[in-house]
Amino acid sequence: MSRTDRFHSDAEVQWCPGCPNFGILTALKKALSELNQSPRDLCLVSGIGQAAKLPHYLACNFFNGLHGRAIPTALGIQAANPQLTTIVTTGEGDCYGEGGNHLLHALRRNPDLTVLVHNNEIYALTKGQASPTTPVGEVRGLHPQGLDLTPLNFPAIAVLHDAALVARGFAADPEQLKTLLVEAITTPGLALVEVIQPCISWNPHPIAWYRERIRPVPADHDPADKVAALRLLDSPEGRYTVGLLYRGRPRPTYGDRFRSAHGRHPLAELAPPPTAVVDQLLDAFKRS
Ligand SMILES: Cc1ncc(C[n+]2csc(CCOP(=O)(O)OP(=O)(O)O)c2C)c(N)n1
Ligand code: SF4
Repeated sequence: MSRTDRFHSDAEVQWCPGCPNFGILTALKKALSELNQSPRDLCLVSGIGQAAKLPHYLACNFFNGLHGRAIPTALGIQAANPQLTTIVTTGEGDCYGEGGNHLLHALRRNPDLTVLVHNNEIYALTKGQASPTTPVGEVRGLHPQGLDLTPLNFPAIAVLHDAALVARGFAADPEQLKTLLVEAITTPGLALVEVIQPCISWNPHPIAWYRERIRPVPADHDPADKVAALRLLDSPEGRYTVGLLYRGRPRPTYGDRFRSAHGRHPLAELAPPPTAVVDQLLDAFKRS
């Protein structure tokens, strides 16, 4: 069995043939294999959407929850068992729209999570409505005259709030994405990896349109330079700039702070309570 095969899942893939989401799945499998990650110690967490289906297609622990709620679930999983590599796989609708508030507050808490956002500038699962990253003027399902809302720039917000790492990849370049994911997964704290993922069924722009606009991070860009990262992300070409954008200064993770402040051990390190105690609790619960 090759190292990528150990993540093989027999689930039938529900994505459209040729969807760039396949490139993201390949890149993630390759990154996990390069890190010699065991499926047993990996947990993927997602909400709802095409992107959020990714955990179904990889053999490991996973939690597929409510739309927009992947981050608080992942935060709980990480706090209970910090030995797990916990990765959120989500769409920009799931993560920046419905779940935007959770991402904002996760940036404050700095949990040890990798947040992998498939950004297709559209709500694909629900058939083509505008999303929080749809550019002004673009036509989408419910906006035939063109969208008149300003897109959200979460990578810039993440830089401003000192995320441990902020990077962007392109789904049609799985090799570069794999390298960024290896960096993100091995960085303690919250790492945001946004992926430009054209939706070939609902987005009006084909993959080639995106490929023409993809720009590498300038060779002289210093990821430790916060102002340079913000300037880059706030520029017209910043929307499709790919590479390592920012590396925040090291700061304690949510788990580190919680354990040192309260002297508590994560749930996974505690001995299980005697069966009699659990039975008593269950009886009390049934009677209540
Ligand atoms: C609470 C709630 N609100 C709305 C929906 C409908 N809904 C499901 S997926 C989705 C958007 C998905 O967009 P995105 O996260 O970008 O993923 P994509 O399908 O584009 O990969 C929406 C609005 C829902 N399932 N639950
Ligand atoms: S609808 Fe779009 S994002 Fe969803 S599987 Fe098809 S091409 Fe991919």
